[in-house]
Amino acid sequence: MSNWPFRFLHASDFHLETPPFGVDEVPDHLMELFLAAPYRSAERVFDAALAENVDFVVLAGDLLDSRRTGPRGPLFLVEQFERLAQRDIRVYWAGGQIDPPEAWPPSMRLPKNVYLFAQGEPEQRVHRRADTAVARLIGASRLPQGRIKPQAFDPEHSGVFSIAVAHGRADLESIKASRVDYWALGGHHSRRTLCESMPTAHEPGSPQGRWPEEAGPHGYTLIDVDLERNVELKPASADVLRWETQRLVIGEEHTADGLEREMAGRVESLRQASPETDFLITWHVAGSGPLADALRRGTASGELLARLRDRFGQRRPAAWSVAVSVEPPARHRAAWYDEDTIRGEFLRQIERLSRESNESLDLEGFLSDASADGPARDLLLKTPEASRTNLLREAAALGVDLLFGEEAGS
Ligand SMILES: [Mn+2]
Repeated sequence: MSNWPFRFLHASDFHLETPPFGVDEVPDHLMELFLAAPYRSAERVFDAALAENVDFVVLAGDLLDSRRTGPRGPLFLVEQFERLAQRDIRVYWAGGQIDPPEAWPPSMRLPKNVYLFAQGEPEQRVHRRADTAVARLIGASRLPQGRIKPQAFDPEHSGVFSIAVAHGRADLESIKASRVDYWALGGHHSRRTLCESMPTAHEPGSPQGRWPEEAGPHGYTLIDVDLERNVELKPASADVLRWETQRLVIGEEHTADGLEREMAGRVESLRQASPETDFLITWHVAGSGPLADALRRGTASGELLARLRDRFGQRRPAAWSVAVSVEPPARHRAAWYDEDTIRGEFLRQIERLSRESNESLDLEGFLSDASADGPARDLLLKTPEASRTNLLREAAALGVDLLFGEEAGS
């Protein structure tokens, strides 16, 4: 069946109420950018809708928590919606966890080009160009604790390209079985495509990463639909600050200068790939040898961090180093595990605990009474596999250090 070729923009999770977080120190020259990042990245999404001349915009929830933004949040959105209204671009919005329809301040009228889907049963709206149907939008705002029920989004009529708009989790098998052509989903803060085609199910993620875990570009997605209803996803970035994680492995021969040269190289390639972007870099250094040992103890990693900030963090666009973390070695010098010393006994004990992952680490005894019911206890009792390994590695490194000190080397 023939169809109009058309283009729309899919975005979600603006989270206007949440500035970036997860850093111990924001330098003065990046402060303003930090505070403005949620709004500025969202504004770039609307800029793109205008520049790309889209037929309409689909917003899949979690745009703002209006209790936490105060009037600034809704005012900003109304302003942006009005920019689109002037060009006759409609907006289809399904609320998520923080923006159910009733949370919108009643005193602030949404412009007429915006359709905010109600909660519960999905509603169907046909988008028209002149008098011809272009797409059928099937949307619902999220119910509290609700999962998406893909069966409820069945298009009333087939023929015209159908787009489901919803926020939250859904069972992928039911999505695949649905008659919807494109699932415009929201909720996941990093971009991902759950299903490539027939149907396409996509989450554009938040236009701005919020913390070190949300590394890499963030933005929105443009979707081109051709005469044969083929879908082409065009991801684009809108973030004004970009989190990056860089991991380096060092060996016996590494010098401090050599490591810094490698870091400078990484900064250079980030800048070349995206010259306008301000980066926030978390460095992970792994490996063994004298340099790794030196970085693990004392002030060396702090000094390295200060130099990196000084060299690359000051000018704009900045490459600001958030932290340098040095991973503990997976294993220490082999001979130590056999020696008849406290260190040998200690390392053999750690090794046994790493092998026998079901054995409790019995850490509760080390917690003071005051913290006995607190989050630290929960954390220790429910320590998942990856952090158990890490905990044991940290303990081994610390133990070796305390028992023999620097003269031991490794
Ligand atoms: Mn969200």
